Amino acid sequence: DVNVPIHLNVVKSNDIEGVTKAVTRPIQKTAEIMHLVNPIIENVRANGDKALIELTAKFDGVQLKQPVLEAPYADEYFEGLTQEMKDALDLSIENVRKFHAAQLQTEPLVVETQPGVVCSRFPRAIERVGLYIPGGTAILPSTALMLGVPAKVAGCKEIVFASPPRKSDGKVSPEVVYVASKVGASKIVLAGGAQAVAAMAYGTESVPKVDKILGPGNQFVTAAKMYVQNDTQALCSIDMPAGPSEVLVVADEEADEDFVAADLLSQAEHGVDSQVILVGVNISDDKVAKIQESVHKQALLLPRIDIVRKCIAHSTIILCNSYNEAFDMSNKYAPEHLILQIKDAEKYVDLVEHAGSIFVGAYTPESCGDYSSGTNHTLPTYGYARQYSGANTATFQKFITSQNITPEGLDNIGRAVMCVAKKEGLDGHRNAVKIRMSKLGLIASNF
Ligand code: HSO
Ligand code: ZN
Repeated sequence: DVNVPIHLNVVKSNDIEGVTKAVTRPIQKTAEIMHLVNPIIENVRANGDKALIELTAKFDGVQLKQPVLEAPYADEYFEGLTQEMKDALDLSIENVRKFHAAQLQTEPLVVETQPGVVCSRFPRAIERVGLYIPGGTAILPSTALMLGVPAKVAGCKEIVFASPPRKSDGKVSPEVVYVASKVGASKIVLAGGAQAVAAMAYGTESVPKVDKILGPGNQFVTAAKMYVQNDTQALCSIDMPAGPSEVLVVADEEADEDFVAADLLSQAEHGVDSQVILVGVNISDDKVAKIQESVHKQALLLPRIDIVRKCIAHSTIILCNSYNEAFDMSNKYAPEHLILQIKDAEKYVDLVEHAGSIFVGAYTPESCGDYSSGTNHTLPTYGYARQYSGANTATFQKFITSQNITPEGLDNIGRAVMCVAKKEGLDGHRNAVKIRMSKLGLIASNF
């Protein structure tokens, strides 16, 4: 109904109950979902491709002959891809590549901690990665590029995509296939949900087993990722726990109400459970009214109005009295995306302790980071910005340390090693040093 206002709730920052409600994330029912996910994982482990085909028929309504597409992808899979779309994806891929290539550590880190004791650290790409590209209410070729590009930059040898096939023709979107071919993904698994995760974690006849699985997904995908991460039989890591996407916008009286409203809505349209918070710094009642009006007006024009309406219904404007109070609030919430539409916005970045990614100033909408500027859009949600970084080049690498010790170095640290080893009751450890030092004549053989 066009007449029912699409407005956020409004609370003052001293309304503890109101603020708590606004910043409390929805409870994740991972344990309950595990009961549904376990048999799916077991089925895929036991029956491989056959299970994948069966589960894709059941959950996605697509009857496949082969659950995997292999590179080079045939022309028919690119059908419908326009030149304009290719150009847009190319521009985005190139910016993401530039930013992630700059993160590559090329020289090993070498430190001589004491004379003759040289310690170093260098990266190696994670060999095989599985990238989950959600289907669902929106297809997200952007997620394919946000994960595929850094994987390629890091030098992963095998990149596998997984994405549920479309009901209409049993294919994945040509945009996803285009990105797959651009980043050198060897295979696209035509499956979604827990079954896709299980196939990549354990491998099937046609799906290669991978070492790490990344990418956002629904609760089934998240639960399956958590499961395989904890199963030593899978020997597979994951990027991070995922919750619904979220934004916190800090705005002051100077902010353009239409920009603020547009940013809130761009988050709201992701899903009914998206988290949308506006923190106003000394904003007048008039400004609040203008923002609400703009939200309503712009929302009515969005194709995903039904999702937006439900999301905005549980979204809140928190009214603060100072910038410090606003940033305290934001740091407590630790938003996935933090948008600053305030005077001298860049001056305030130093106050940010916890956020996945920051969008600074009036002309920096989150949308640019979602697609094309160069930063990654795979970011920590649910408050995990306190301890996780968003996807980056190092996400696709692990680091090996190395050391090289000379007789002089052994002379410098050997006694300390022997002393602590003795305390730990580990004489074998002590001996490995002692035997060398005594042959070198650095200690008496009865030391
Ligand atoms: N904002 C989403 C990413 C996305 N937006 C993909 C549009 N497409 C989560 O960071
Ligand atoms: Zn987005």
